[in-house]
Amino acid sequence: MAVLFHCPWENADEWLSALRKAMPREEFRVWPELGNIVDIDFALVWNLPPGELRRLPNLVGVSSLGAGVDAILNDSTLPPGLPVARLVDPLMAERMAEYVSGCVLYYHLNHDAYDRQQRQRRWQRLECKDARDRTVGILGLGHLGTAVAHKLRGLGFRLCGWSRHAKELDGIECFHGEMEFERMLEQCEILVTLLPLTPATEGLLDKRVFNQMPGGAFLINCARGQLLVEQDLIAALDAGRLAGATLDVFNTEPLPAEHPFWVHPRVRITPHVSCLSEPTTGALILADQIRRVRRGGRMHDVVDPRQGY
Ligand code: OXD
Repeated sequence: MAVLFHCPWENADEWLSALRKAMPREEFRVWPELGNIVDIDFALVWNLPPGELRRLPNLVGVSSLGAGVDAILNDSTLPPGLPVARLVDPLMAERMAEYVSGCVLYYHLNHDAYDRQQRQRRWQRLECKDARDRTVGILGLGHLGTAVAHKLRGLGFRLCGWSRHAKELDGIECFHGEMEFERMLEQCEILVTLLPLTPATEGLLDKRVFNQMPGGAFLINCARGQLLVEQDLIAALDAGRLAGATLDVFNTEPLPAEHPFWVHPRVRITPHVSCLSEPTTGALILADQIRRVRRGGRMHDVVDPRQGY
């Protein structure tokens, strides 16, 4: 038995040595050197080229090396019924919660305006409301959304959240389903998106959404670039409908040098770092996953391919 490994990140070697440490007897086949493909029963991947999993006749499970599974599920040749798992690591949720808190505080404390003032050498104090009077909306109340909500609640913000299906979370006004989507948007002075990429969420963040948010609101997108209609965001920022956006994810990554986001005065960019997976803790979670499969047990954190998460 062997495990297919495909990791296009800078820290691929670190991942491989953490996995080898967590599973010293395991044989890892690093794509594209697959050896005899009949040996491979499990795959640990990020952005594996489509069609590769299909080639493995004895594959019984696949896990993402990150939180998202859209690249795996979007492979139209994925064998039907093959269990696909996300990597669910409390450390990643904590990193996401810190990232979002930093962005929310940046806008809440007027630091975007102070950055502009500094460039003009202008000394002017701006009014800042109390956190309890600032409403932050979270789209997506799964593992990551819940961690973000806990952190922001600790900072005292007024919170609302939206999920496809009804949820109840302490200290957060919860909305669900299409009918309640607009009611939630109307309140969001800062909107954080943590929804998975599915056919239902692709292009969700468009002018209709921006027009429903309070004037001068902010957007923080940590989900997927494909959720956003880029030209609608630029138009909303240029018109002053939205006051700023922090984007961690993009349609094309790395973001092409000629992309208008790089130079837009109201856009802040980070290179997909809001929820970096961590080899040392991730390898232990993945080792447990593989052990379960080898014992004939069920994998944890398996997604529903019909829902896409
Ligand atoms: C992701 C990740 O899914 O970084 O975006 O894990």
